[in-house]
Amino acid sequence: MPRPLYVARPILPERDDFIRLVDEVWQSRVLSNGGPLHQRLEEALRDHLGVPTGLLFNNGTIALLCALKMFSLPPGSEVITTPLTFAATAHAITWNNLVPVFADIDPRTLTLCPASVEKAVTARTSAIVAVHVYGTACDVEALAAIADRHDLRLIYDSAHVFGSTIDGRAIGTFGDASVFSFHATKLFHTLEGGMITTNRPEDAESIGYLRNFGIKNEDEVVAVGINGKMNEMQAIVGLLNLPLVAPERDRRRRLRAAFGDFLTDLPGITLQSEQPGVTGSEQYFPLVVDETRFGRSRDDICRELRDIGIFARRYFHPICTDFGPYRGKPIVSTRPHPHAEIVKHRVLCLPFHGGVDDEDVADIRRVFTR
Ligand code: T4K
Repeated sequence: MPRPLYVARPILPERDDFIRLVDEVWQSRVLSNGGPLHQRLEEALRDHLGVPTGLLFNNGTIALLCALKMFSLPPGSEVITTPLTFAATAHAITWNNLVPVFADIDPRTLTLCPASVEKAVTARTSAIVAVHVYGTACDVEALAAIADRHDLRLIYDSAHVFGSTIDGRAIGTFGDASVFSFHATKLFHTLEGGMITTNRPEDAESIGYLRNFGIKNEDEVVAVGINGKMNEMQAIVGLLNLPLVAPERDRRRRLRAAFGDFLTDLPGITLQSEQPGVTGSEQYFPLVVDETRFGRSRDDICRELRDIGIFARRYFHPICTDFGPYRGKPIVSTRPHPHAEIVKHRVLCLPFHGGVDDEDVADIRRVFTR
């Protein structure tokens, strides 16, 4: 593929198909507020994701804000989350006047470590926000047990797990709510967009109020809602992209195998291991570089790739506890030194999308095996 080669490349529908649906919008002049294309996409996604409740949002961050708002958590109460995530996860907690408390990650999966979560629980804890980071599923059973034991709400940031299942069950049905991102960099996207899913049909009404200013009808406003509405242009892209997801995922599966061919046995390189019973989303391809065993650091590799026009990304470095607003906050861990502090210097996401061709793979292979 022509360089530069980026970590992500959005799928795009045929331009003519897009224009055809844009013409429908020009005819109707319905541009937003739950138009017909929005309704069609919402239904199609509920079906595709296998969720009883699924409401579209204008982006994943607003969806996260609203998912937290749903539960009227006590202001100032603590919400346990992972430091190894995109800024939006922690910021959504803070924007709700809640206090993020960071717990360590499991070295094997890089998702929240349940034992560290348990250790972080205090009398002030009201919820857990766990992230299925890179597409790896959290330990949903252990987290549910902790949430039950301490009467906490459990919300999943599912931005990276579009279409995943755990033992045949849709990933968006775990916990009290799940939040997807449909940003341009995601496997399935609507330019910008997101969705809250839950396993309870009765949640649709309250999520709908949060998304649309709390408006019930022309005479009544019943909640402090926000403007989280997706517009018809986003919905067009979503409707046309949905059938493109399966072939794109297949291309990424083949790419994962091609990367695995030369990375699996390299000393000092660790890949995400397959999770029995979990169908992967194929969102990211992270690897962990142990400099002492590999001989070069993650940053060396990143630089060498950049020198040939390949822009791998150090997601998620810096981690949340390095950001100004959270600097100095501890990472609660059952280990002497939090694993998140170690892995942030070692993790690298390779370009992972259908545009990465054999020549790119060969170039990446040369950088790793020279
Ligand atoms: N929770 C988690 C765990 C998340 O990862 C995210 C978002 C959220 C919540 C919040 O969801 P949203 O509110 O975003 O729906 C990107 C994305 O902006 C962000 O959505 C994503 N996570 C995060 C992991 O990655 P950047 O700053 O890395 O994006 P950027 O612009 O550097 O894009 C990466 C590469 O993708 C570019 O080098 C080129 C390519 N690209 C990007 C865009 C935007 C394209 O080819 N076309 C494009 O339009 O944050």
